[in-house]
Amino acid sequence: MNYYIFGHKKPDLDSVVAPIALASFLTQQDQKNGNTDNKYIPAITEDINPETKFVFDKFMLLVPEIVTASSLTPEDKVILVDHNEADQRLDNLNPDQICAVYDHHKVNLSLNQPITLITQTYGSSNTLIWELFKKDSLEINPQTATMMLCAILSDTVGLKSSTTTPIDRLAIDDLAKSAGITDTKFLTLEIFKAKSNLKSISDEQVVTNDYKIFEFSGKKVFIGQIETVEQNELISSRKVGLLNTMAAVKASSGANLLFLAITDILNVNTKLLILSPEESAVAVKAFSTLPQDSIQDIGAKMSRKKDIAPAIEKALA
Ligand SMILES: [Mn+2]
Repeated sequence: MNYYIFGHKKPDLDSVVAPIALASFLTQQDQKNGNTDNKYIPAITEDINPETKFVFDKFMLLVPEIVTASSLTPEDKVILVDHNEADQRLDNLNPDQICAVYDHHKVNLSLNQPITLITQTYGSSNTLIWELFKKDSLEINPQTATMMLCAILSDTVGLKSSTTTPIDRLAIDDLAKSAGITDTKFLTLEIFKAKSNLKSISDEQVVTNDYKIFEFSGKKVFIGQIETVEQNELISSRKVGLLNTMAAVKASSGANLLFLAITDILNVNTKLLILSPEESAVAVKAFSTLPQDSIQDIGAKMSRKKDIAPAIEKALA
């Protein structure tokens, strides 16, 4: 049996690494049990972002292949990591092929078949997979440890995100040892810089490189986020272009509301770009601050999943 392991659309580092790590775990687990029938194939839904490219280039790692739904056979099974909701899955994926989910996001699933469902509230899906290795006393090779370490550092914003748990810290210490990496602070800064190198990125990429579409109270809510070390520079030099792009993306995506969160990952702060009075009404209610000149400072909030999306959902309820 072939098992294809996918992260979400618009893959971030966590979503590219988790399929590789889980494939290694499941393969070793099968070997331990004497089971040789299964093949686990890590895959990505779309091309990687600059941050992922930086990490894979730096450590000379192999990026998984892009796999489309049309290239799967009806017999193939699919495992989802780092996501579960339909909107975030590979386009045209037949939900009947999903056999397992390993995730750290809110669960919103409706399937026709029983599945393996493993979720945790950790800061990274790679932390969850690290824990599986540890529980079964299986080995994480140095290459996999390196990419998992980078993914956790990225997903937890260098352990500063509100989503960070003590297990994430344990995982980072352990993986750094396996990877032979002593200076995780320096590595974090390098990853941040790669993530936030905005010069070569168009306004459209700023708005759409990392977005999720949520369904809140019957409304389609697009929340884009850019994590950067140049928040003020980005806003002051490109606000007008970004707002125009946001209007175009809102129209083409059919979203009822569209927000762009510009997150300063060094100073732990997010500013929302506010497109219209519709978004403003919701954001003011959600964050209790006022926008000025289309910018709303929402303070020390960095996690879309934990800090931003739930507040917007509540405001719309
Ligand atoms: Mn993740």
